[in-house]
Amino acid sequence: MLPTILALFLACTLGLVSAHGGLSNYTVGDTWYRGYDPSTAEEEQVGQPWMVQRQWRTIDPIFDAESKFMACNDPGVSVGKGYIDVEAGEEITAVYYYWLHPVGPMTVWLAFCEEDCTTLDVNKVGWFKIWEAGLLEGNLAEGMWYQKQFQRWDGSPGLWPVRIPKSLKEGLYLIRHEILSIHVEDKPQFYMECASLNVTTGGKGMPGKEWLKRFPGVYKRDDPSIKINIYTEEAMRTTNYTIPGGPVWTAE
Ligand SMILES: *[C@@H]1O[C@H](CO)[C@@H](O)[C@H](O)[C@H]1NC(C)=O
Ligand SMILES: *[C@@H]1O[C@H](CO)[C@@H](O)[C@H](O)[C@H]1NC(C)=O
Ligand SMILES: *[C@@H]1O[C@H](CO)[C@@H](O)[C@H](O)[C@H]1NC(C)=O
Ligand SMILES: [Cu+2]
Repeated sequence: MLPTILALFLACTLGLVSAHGGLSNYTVGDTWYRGYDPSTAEEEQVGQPWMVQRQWRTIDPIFDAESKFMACNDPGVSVGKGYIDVEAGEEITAVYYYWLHPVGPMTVWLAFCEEDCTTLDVNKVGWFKIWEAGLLEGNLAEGMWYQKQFQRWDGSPGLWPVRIPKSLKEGLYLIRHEILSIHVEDKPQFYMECASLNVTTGGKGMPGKEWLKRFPGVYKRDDPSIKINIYTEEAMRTTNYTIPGGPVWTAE
């Protein structure tokens, strides 16, 4: 093992709890939207009119790719009536305080809420992927991942900007940001948070049934991109990584 890999490996397996994290805020233009904060008292957040994000209890990951909490974390329930206003074609930026994991794909998904995002059953709705990034160059173990560029060791927040498809039909959606970290051998870590979106001034685009996926359901525990050991000779030679969950919806 090379020293850099060894260091990462140790940092992540010796239980540096602070190495975990999550999505704290969203910004659209100059407007900030506060998310749920697991380290702040629940009573101060639950039921607040401004709360846009579904509740997540801890900064710990979900380890089981087939867990019901894969949809919107644990417990993933709605605790507020807020919506993030965004126009189709506009960028929404997810803000993470302290993101320290370097390896694995990052994806963004939407689900159509019909009338109300707060009553949506996140395990029954159809999700479609609108954005993804994985291995940018090099090999699985030492290459440059989007997640590695996103991570911050200096304490400044990680910023993850994503454009809402310009042709997307206006309406209410849940947005789901997922980071899959695969720095521990055969023990994937999933970090996801969901928030309510009000997409205004959109187009006519809506994905057909073939694009819609369920959480759980879309990922399998034994998917070679999920149950993976990047510290092997073979991984050192592998320069492709298939991002799980199928292709990104290409709106017409
Ligand atoms: C961002 O999120 C943090 C943690 O939840 C919160 O304390 C802070 O007030 C938020 N900032 C803004 C500008 O909303
Ligand atoms: C969504 O935005 C539209 C247009 O601004 C507004 O009329 C509607 O009330 C908003 N819906 C919610 C749930 O915020
Ligand atoms: C790389 O591509 C090969 C051939 O398509 C595929 O079998 C393999 O699973 C891919 N590796 C990863 C890590 O996605
Ligand atoms: Cu972690």
